[in-house]
Amino acid sequence: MSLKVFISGKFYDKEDAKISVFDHGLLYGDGVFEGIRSYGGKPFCLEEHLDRLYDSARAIRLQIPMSRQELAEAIRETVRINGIQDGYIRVLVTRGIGDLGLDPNKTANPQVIIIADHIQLYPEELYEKGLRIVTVSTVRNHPNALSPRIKSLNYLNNILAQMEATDAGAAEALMLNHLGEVAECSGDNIFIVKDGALYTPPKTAGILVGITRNLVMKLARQAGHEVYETTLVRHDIYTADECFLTGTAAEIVPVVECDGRVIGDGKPGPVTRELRARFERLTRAH
Ligand code: PXG
Repeated sequence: MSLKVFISGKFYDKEDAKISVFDHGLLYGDGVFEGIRSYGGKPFCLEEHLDRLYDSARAIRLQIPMSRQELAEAIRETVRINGIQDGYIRVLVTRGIGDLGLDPNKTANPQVIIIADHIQLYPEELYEKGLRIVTVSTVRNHPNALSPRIKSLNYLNNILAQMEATDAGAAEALMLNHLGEVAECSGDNIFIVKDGALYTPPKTAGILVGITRNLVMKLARQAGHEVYETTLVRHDIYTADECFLTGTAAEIVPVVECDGRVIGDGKPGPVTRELRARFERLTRAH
């Protein structure tokens, strides 16, 4: 059976799931999106993802043409109709069709697209051994230019960073903000562990405020760890006891090397492993 894609109220076979080349989502990256996991056939942290989607839309003055309840139901229906158990859901809202000018006032009919499919995880080995990251020269978008808190359809900043990491043979790119502070990786947030406490850059560092990040902070506190949202610089990463990344796709993935510096003893540490176990229990129970 062909994958069914939701576009603005109807389901289309994958081959027929198309939107106009005049949609400003394509012409300008004008739109917003979310990436959501489904575990056991149920969208995970759906309310948090909807909060962020509607906030992103508000920030770019895009009116999502469905109520929260309607959208939540459409997401659940897309998962159901495709028989997805453990999978990945992509929700996009585009500005809609306009003319060949920037002006969003000349667009009409924002499009809502929902794709539910399976996701390719990092190989299990990476979770066991940990990955290597490198600092890249592409600076994270200045928050006063395009706030990283908006999950917009324009991901070029992150893509350019990811290219540099790939060129360097690393799995992920560590991105600094305009002040040279640690911001995040191209598609994940970053944490370090030092003397049993967790540290992660604050919202004001210019990051996407990750839903996995927020959940991991909660799980860490439940496990009795102190958690600080505080400015980090590369030195903090190099000298950490442990380091890991969080994201919807990656979940929690250990980092064992940054810019040629071995982190801790070069193996995924006990706090990272403990949090991974707690996260897995939560998603299993979901
Ligand atoms: N930072 C950035 C820049 C992201 O894009 C995260 C952090 C983690 O946020 P969540 O809410 O997922 O914990 C993201 C989200 C992919 C892919 O294909 C990953 C993301 C977004 C889009 C695609 O790997 N990560």
